[in-house]
Amino acid sequence: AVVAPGAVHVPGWLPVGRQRELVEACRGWARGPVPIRHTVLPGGGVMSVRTVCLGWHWQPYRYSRTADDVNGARVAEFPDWLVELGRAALAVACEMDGPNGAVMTAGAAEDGAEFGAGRRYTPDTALINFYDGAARMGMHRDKEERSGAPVVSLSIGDTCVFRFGNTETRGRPYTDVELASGDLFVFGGSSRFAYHGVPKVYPGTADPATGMSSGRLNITLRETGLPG
Ligand code: MD5
Ligand code: FE
Repeated sequence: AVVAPGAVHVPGWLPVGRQRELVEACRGWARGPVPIRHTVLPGGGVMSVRTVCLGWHWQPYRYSRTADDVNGARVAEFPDWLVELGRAALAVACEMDGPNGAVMTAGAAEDGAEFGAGRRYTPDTALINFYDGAARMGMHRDKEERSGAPVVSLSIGDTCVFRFGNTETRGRPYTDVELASGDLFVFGGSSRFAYHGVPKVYPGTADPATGMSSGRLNITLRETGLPG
């Protein structure tokens, strides 16, 4: 479903077996080299989600190779198989968006293989967020990336309410969408810099076959636009 120009929701895209593999991989990354943690914001606030990054470490509000706000270690490499998963996800979203869709006008070719000036979509950072039943994410925009490339979002575990807003304000108008395990969401075009958040998680809705017996995992793949 196209939720807004450039915002494409594909329910149940990731098969349970692949969800399980992804959960296993995330468990490994959560242990280190940079352990998963609650991000502390510059104003002293503590995010309720726990986050671990690949490729580049997001610390509010910049990307670095080392987790200076955690243990100073270099973040885990962004694996090639995750680049391929991102390309496959983008291809499906482009297909659903149609030939004049905004995901593509952001630069992706029809099959999602090409992006920008003849460049293929090559995400180089992943933010992996773990939500327990009480975790939320306030309305925000992701502006640290120096690239207009789409963001690919994968959800595993408990269902949540995802709030997709507008580019002007944190408030209305917005659209609430339920994201369930295996759902793909791609944000491109004018949706790339829209406000969004997660106001609610529904505890106990996860399918244990995915490897998540409780809580919600969200993985976003992004291009930072940063050199090497
Ligand atoms: C989540 N994550 O489910 C949410 C929503 C985040 C974040 O918001 O920044 O980690 S994934 C949706 C998302 C991510 C990045 C950009 C955009 C949407 N977007 O451009 O609308 O944990
Ligand atoms: Fe975000």
